[in-house]
Amino acid sequence: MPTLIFATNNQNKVNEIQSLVGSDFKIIPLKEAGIDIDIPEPHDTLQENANEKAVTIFNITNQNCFSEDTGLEIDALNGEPGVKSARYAGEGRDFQANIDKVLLHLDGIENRSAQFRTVICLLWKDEVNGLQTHYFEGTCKGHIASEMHGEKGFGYDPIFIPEGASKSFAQMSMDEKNTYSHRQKAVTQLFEFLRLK
Ligand code: ITT
Repeated sequence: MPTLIFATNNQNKVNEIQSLVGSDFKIIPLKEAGIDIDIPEPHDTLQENANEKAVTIFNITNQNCFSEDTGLEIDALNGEPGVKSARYAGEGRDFQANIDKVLLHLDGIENRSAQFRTVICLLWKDEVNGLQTHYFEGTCKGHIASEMHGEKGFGYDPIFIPEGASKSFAQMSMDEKNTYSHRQKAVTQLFEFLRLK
């Protein structure tokens, strides 16, 4: 089975992506690759941060790899937390504190529209074309609930209700979340691309 390093320390992302890819590819997260670093995400866009993560890991391993950066973009907050989603309430990367901050900012606001957006950066090197950088993007539109619902998933899942659903991501199984999710849409494009390689 072909393997591909996934430049992430987030096991939830690994589980969601591995379940989508099935047995076509084996995804190797940083921990499994023996790499213990917290890659900085200093940029103002998801694309630049995704690139930074993939380049950092490619430079260490010299192996094909991909990364992804995801943000929750809330219309009434001018797209925030967006690229700052992981650290919205501070460096502690505390899911609950991040959710509390979103709910506080949206208190009394009628427009709850939001979207998750994932940008994948693939660094792929082959003998014909050398090193190439490819991006794949997936979005999932929905709205922010007025309180938390459900225990599954991670991050902002308890307050995000995707369009076409009547429950939050945290009330869904991983497979059900994957039928709607931003990550699934980006990952599907990535693996369609890789299958043609
Ligand atoms: P890596 O950089 O190691 O991949 P991370 O957790 O730091 O992992 P991001 O910077 O992409 O990843 O994450 C932004 C934050 O957005 C993340 O910490 C979660 O709180 C949230 N998030 C990302 N994807 C999500 C999803 O599918 N559902 C709910 N929240 C999500």
